Amino acid sequence: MAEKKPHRVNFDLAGKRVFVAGHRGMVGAAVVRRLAAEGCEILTVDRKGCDLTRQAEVERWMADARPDVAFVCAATVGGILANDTRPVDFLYDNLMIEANVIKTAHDVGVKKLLFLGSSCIYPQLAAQPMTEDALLTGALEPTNQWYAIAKIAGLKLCEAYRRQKGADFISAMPTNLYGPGDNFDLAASHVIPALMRKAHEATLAHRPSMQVWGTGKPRREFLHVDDLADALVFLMKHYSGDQTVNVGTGEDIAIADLAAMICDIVDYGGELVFDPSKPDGTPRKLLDVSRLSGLGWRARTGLEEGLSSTYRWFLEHQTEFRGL
Ligand code: GFB
Repeated sequence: MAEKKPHRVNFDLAGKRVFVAGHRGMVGAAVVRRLAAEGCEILTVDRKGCDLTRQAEVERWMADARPDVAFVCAATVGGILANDTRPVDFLYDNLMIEANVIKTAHDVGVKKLLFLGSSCIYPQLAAQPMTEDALLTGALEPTNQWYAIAKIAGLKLCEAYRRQKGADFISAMPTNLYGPGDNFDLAASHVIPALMRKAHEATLAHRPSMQVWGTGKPRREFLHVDDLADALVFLMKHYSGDQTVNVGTGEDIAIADLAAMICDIVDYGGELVFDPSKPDGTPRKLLDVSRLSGLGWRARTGLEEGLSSTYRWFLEHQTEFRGL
């Protein structure tokens, strides 16, 4: 029987061995930063030490590391064009990573696991804002169906482990994310780092205009990654249930307005030229976050404030992006 009402539990992380899979990525790094306040032992491994797409390596590493708790943040991720043009990477890598980590976590006795999905699991034309119940009620957005299918499989695997094995495995579905540690490679990035970098470079080169993909009309919801990390730790400590939990701000913005906001922050005064030959993707993606707010969590970082601090982070790290 499906568990209907989210109930608040208390699961202490202090003194536990906590595996953060994907600690080099934007989300995993934020979870590691956030866990510093929890008094737990943080376990991480890089790809050389354990390639998560390879079952034998995952089994060997996890049998040795013996985590009590796992955050599954590892994934092949990217923006709309990367999703659309590299379907094998987004489907195969993500299926393998989640299958290997979730199964092995159960086999080595992990007491609690949180799997991270994405709001693109919901149908392309789902009613807005999207509740968790919208899952599998309609066709997926074609540009990211590969990633969505993999993430749906991951959340269903957690649900299956709950049902068949009684494992306390949960999942969370974040909206579009941004923040320090984001990917600023224009071929693979999401819209925020892409527009930030384009505006920055257009300013330096005194370009009269910069390109924005698509029509500028789609609407997206954006959550700062440090807010996400806080929500994930909150869910690990206080949620146990078979239904996934949306994580977002509950507010969205049109891409054209986002582009104008980024230009203000970067101080770029040129013209925005929309390129309709690039995909728009889902017309709107706004999460209903009432399940999470009912448990007692809310996002804290406003979009303008989060974009400003992310731009400062970009300025401090931009030498690392030269040559991308
Ligand atoms: O962030 P983004 O790539 O992801 O694109 P999605 C969001 C919107 O911004 C789309 C537009 O309508 C893009 O056309 N956009 C405008 C740009 N200029 C740019 C640009 O320079 N770069 C990029 N990347 N976009 C992804 C999914 O979809 O969202 C993933 O493909 C995942 O699977 C992720 O779910 C959160 O929101 O369209």
